[in-house]
Amino acid sequence: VTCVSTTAHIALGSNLGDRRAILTDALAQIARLPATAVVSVSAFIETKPVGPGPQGDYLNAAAELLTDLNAAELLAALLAIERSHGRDRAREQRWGARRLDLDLLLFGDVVIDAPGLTVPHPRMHERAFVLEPLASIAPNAVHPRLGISVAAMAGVVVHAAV
Ligand code: PH2
Ligand code: MG
Ligand code: MG
Repeated sequence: VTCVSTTAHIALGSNLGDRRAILTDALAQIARLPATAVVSVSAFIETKPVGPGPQGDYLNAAAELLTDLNAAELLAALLAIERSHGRDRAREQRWGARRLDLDLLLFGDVVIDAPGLTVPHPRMHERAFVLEPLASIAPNAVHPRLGISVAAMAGVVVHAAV
C-alpha cells in the first residue's frame, strides 16, 4: 500500500471546565487516531474571548499532525473527540463558551469548499488566538488560498489589532 501522508494543522480551544486537562486529553486522543501522528504542539496560551459575552477566557493551542486520513475523515474524528468531552453543538451559541473546540485550519495545500468542511478554515487569517500559537510551530506553512505564510498572517493580525 502507498500512503501519502499530509501535514495538517489544527487549533484547540477551551473556556469551560479544567481547560488544561481537556486540551491535554484531546491531544492524547488525536495521537491515538488511526494513521495519525502528532508532530508538534504549541504552548497553551491564555486569550480573551472573541464573541458574545460574558464568557470566560480561553486556553488556546495549535498542533501539527501527519495523517493518512483525508480531510473529511480527520474533521469527523475531531468532531467525535469534541463530543466525547460533552460538547453538544445543538445547545450552544455560535462563538459561545465551550469545553473543547477543535478546528481544522490547514490540510496540506488542499482547498475544499463543501457544506460543513471549508479548508483552510475561513476565519483563521483574522484570529490572533489561532495565528499566534500556529506561528510558533509552523511559521512557514503557507495558506493555499491567500498564498502567504502563517508568520506573515500573524504579523498582519498583530499590527491590525494595535
Ligand atoms: N473560539 C471561538 C470564539 N471565540 N475566542 C478565543 N479567545 N479563543 C477561541 O478559541 C475562540 C474565541 C469560536 O470557536
Ligand atoms: Mg470549531
Ligand atoms: Mg473555533
